[in-house]
Amino acid sequence: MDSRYEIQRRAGGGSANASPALGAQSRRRKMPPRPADYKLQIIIIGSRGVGKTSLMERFTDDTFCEACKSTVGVDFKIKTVELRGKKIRLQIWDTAGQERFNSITSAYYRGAKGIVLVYDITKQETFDDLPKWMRMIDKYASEEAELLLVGNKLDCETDRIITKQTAERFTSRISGMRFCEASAKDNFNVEECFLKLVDDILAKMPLEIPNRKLSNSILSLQPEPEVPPELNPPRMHCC
Ligand SMILES: Nc1nc2c(ncn2[C@@H]2O[C@H](COP(=O)(O)OP(=O)(O)O)[C@@H](O)[C@H]2O)c(=O)[nH]1
Ligand SMILES: [Mg+2]
Repeated sequence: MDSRYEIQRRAGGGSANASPALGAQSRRRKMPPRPADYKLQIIIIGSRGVGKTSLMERFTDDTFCEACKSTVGVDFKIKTVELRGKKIRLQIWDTAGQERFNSITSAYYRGAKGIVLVYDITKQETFDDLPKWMRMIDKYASEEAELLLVGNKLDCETDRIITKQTAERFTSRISGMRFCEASAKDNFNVEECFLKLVDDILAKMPLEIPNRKLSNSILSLQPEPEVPPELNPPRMHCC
């Protein structure tokens, strides 16, 4: 192929010699993407090693890392999804599970519209830690936040310690909390769990409000400052 032709194409089809079809194509490429109708924050919490980072990376990038580094403080990823005819830009905050990071991670609870609480179905202690995480939610999260409990590492069925019934019993005591099991490793049920949570959030939002009005009601993407505990009375009771 003539190399001059290649240069013309890269220049954007502005030359008089460029075909009308090519011009139309480059014009199409320049169209900015449709802006998101909603911007939502979701936070992932739970004890260390349960697979919080793995679930986030599976959902946002469809990748899995066997030997990932432990999360330090807070990390985040963006993913845009379409649900109920709306384009939603999700900002997913992945937190470190160790207590020493609680003062950092707690600042991210308040802005979250959805909270994903994760345990490992093969590790009793990660399930026993759930009431501790619920206390963090009661203390720092918005009362309106949708809650999802995820039992991760479903691919390790033979090492399972926490039965589905035990986890369902736990969730049934917490108003509005959803429950699902997933495997970040095998990519089982991950997208479904996240999308269900987003759908629950959308179900509570006034979708008929025009975009311009919404810009005032959508959440800021910046983490909110820490909320004094006395401003956030506990909203639910678990074991
Ligand atoms: N078998 C299995 N291992 C997983 C799964 N999800 C995460 N892991 C592994 O569990 C370890 C901790 O995962 P990580 O995502 O860093 O946990 P985090 O500390 O909660 O963020 C890593 O070695 C992961 O490869 C899963 O679904 N199945
Ligand atoms: Mg992590």
